[in-house]
Amino acid sequence: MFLKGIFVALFLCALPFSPPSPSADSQAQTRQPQYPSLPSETPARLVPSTDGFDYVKREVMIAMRDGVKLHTVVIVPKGAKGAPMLLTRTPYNATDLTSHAASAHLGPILNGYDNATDVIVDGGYIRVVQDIRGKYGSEGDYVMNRPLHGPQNPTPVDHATDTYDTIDWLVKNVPESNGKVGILGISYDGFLPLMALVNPHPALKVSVPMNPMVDGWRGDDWFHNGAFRQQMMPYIYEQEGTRANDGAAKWFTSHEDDYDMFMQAGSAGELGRRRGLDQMGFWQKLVEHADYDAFWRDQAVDKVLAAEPLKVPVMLVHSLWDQEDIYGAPAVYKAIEPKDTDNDKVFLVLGPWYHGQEIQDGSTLGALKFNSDTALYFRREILRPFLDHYLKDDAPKMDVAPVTAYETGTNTWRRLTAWPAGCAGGCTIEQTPMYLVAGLTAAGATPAFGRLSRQGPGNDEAPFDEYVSDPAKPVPFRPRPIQPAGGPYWSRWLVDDQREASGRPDVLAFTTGALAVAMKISGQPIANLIASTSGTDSDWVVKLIDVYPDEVAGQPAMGGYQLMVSADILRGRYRESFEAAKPIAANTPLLYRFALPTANHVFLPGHRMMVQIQSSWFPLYDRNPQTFVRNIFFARPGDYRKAVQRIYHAPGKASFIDLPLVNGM
Ligand code: PG9
Repeated sequence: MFLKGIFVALFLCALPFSPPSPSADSQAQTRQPQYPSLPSETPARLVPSTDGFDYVKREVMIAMRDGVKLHTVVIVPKGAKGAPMLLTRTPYNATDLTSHAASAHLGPILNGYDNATDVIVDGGYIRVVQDIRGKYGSEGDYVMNRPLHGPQNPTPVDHATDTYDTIDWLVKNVPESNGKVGILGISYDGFLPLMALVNPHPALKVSVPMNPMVDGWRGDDWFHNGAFRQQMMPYIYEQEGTRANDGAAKWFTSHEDDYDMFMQAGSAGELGRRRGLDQMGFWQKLVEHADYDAFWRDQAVDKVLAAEPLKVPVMLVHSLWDQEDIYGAPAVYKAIEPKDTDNDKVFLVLGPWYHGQEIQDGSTLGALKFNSDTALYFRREILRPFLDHYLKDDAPKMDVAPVTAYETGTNTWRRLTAWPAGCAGGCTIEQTPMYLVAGLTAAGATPAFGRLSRQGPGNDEAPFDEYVSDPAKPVPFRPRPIQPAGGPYWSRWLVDDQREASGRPDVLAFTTGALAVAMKISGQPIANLIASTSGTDSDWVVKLIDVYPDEVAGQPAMGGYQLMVSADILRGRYRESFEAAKPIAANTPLLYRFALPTANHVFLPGHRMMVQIQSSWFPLYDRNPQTFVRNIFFARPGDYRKAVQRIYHAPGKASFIDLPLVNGM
């Protein structure tokens, strides 16, 4: 029958075929001619072949305690027996993360997210990746960084309970496993291993939060000390627009330069309104909670974990140039380390990386060269033995230090017993003020830079430096045109050369002379500005910078390079309290004191130390109108006004940076 059909069809195709012409006097009833059909060649139900695969992939829907089912991909190496399981929970599509290649081999399918195949695949781990509640293949409702059950989440389910229920199912339904589970992940996926530490399942033997989002208001993804990171707006739009980020919610482009896009809109709230962000629940919460109120405080993971018993060993992995979550890991370490009385449960790794670079190539970062693949070293010499020790039945002894800190400047890994520590023993850390002092010049000339000195200001020097901060021309946080967050250069902006900024009239710079001896800092520098503004609100950006010698043999591009070692912003309305915004008394010298991110850096001999100060960091951060308005998200064009900013350096009004200086190296 089948073949005959073919001949009939071919025969009809061969005739000089002309369609019947309609007769003049009758409405030709054009009937659709009945041609024979060919059977479809697509199988009714495709059964993929997995011949020759070195793994078995199972996709299961695991029921949580409230009945919601979470899509979970379980990948078991062929022949695995008594293998440990490594779990990652993610809002970023478990299917994608486990199919980076259509391969018969486990390494290539994981080698995008899990570049740590030298750990996971070589280690013979069972790999489990799960869509979190409300995203992609999982059921349920999505809430950004879903808070734990409590004042911000009255439901009985959260990421702690979902992780518990998932692990409970895994240890009962994956016969190839040894019943031990580790959880790890980066960023949002790093926030989730922290959630797992609350009422942990007994089978959870280790947690590795890498670059975790911990406090979205103090210093991670959404705000830094109250200044809003408006370049995260596209992320919110697309992350919350649809369950499967299937492109239906696409943040369209309108400008090559984000600087122009955000300037044209005026305020972040106005841009959100124009782009339909008001539809997203998390955006509504953001704009409603511009202060550090209970909404944020209740969710601060470091504070949550400080109140929890320490039951599961944790390795916190931090990037010293983390452009997204530079606050999280050190904050959690500070919160839970005191519970680790035997110093064998809380581990910290500080790498010379951007956000998540620990699973990429760690040989360079922007213009910086580390003369070895620091990320590969971390995966092979630190992560692998750490995971094996807690998850494998016959694991070799682990020789991982409580703290492994990369010393930037000298490009050296240091094994330490705690953090902060300047060395393994025999040295101390002393908070050392470096004063901002008036520049030295010939009579009448204006100094290019002020001085940074251990010596405080004298009576016979200029009592302050000043600049005009103009919201119509905010300081770009990097060279323009500026790409959106997540764009090609996003990962390295923290190591951009800052010399362009140092030459701007609305940026103050203070610098030491060339150092005769090395100066090492280990910990958080603290900015202590005595400053005034002619406005009634203001942002203060402080940048601690390593200035390279005028010429660097072998690396000419590094000649005079101004490398940010630690930098952050404070929205001045929170000068007295993060919880309540207050107008600033105009033209009044006031103290602004705030911590800068963790550093572990050696300023080498011949280098100079510099501090830059400015009042905008745009468009990454929204502009401060510099006149006090209740909610900056909704500032009106007329609210944005120039202001005269003064940084004081006079006896009794001495501005300084308190450095965690290591003595006795
Ligand atoms: N830093 C990103 C993020 C974390 C948590 C909330 C929102 C965004 C990330 O890389 O996942």
